[in-house]
Amino acid sequence: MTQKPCLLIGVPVQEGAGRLGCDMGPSAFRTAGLATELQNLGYAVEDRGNIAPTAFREMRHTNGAIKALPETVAWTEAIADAAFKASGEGLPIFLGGDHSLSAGSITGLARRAAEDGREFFVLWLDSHPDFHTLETTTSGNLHGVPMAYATGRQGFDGYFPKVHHPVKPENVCMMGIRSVDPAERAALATTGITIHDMRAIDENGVAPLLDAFLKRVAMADGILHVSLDVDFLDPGIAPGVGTTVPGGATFREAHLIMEMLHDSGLVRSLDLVELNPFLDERGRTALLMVDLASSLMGRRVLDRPTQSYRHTPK
Ligand code: 6HN
Ligand code: MN
Ligand code: MN
Ligand code: MN
Repeated sequence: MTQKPCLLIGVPVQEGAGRLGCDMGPSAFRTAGLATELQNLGYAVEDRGNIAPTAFREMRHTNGAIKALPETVAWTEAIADAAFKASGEGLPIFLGGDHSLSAGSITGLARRAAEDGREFFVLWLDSHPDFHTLETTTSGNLHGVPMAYATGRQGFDGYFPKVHHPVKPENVCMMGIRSVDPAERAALATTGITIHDMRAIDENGVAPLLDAFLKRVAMADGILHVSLDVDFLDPGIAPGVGTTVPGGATFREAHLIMEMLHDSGLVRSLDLVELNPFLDERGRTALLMVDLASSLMGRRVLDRPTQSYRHTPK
């Protein structure tokens, strides 16, 4: 994958979610042994501790439903800055924190890719597309907006930092989608985002769907960011999240995705988001997320790569 060190960046943001508790996520990932798992795979690991938001500025939006706008903007600024810096030094793994984290991580990483002259792709593993703008969100929970923001949709100007390097919608692949609000559905109909909902996974299996996307990334000589929301997984195996949606990815579907991602050699950064340790059961969701991160970083059953979906990294 890369010889660069794994950089663990804790992001205890919780203001984007509808319920409290995601601020404990970074601690739970550490307690579940993420650093040791990565070291056992042969990586140098630097835990950079937790980052903090920039100073809050008063702001008000005409959509009265919106919650914690100044806080989320301040977090986005700090996270984008940290992502840009870290991506020049290693393989950043963002320990969330709710999914508003990705407004910062993705825009910071996209800026790095643009400055390095690399085509930037995102694999979005979530039951939700998180494709609201500030105008369309009805819950007002801003973990519902990061993908709209990062792809440069209108509706954030004057509030969130300007997006200088929007991610091309054609470079985004979403998998696991099964909860979409009406405004998101309408907006997604007119973007080039590839969306594999749970029905597509049921009918095809994850392997051919992901393989087609990884081939596109490889053909473009691109680099890939992975954003993994706990609620991508079925709540039966991953209860530690505020927004459980039935009918999610199974243990093996999730691991197969991670194993294929590793073998592709294309992944340069990872978000682990929406873990709410307050809702977890004896750490099982935290442990599963760490287990999946280990698969993504190269843990395998046999001492050989999976042959069928192998790509040659450039
Ligand atoms: N997440 N679409 C719903 C909302 O409130 O806007 C759910 C958002 C979930 C956010 O998955 O990170
Ligand atoms: Mn999400
Ligand atoms: Mn630039
Ligand atoms: Mn979600």
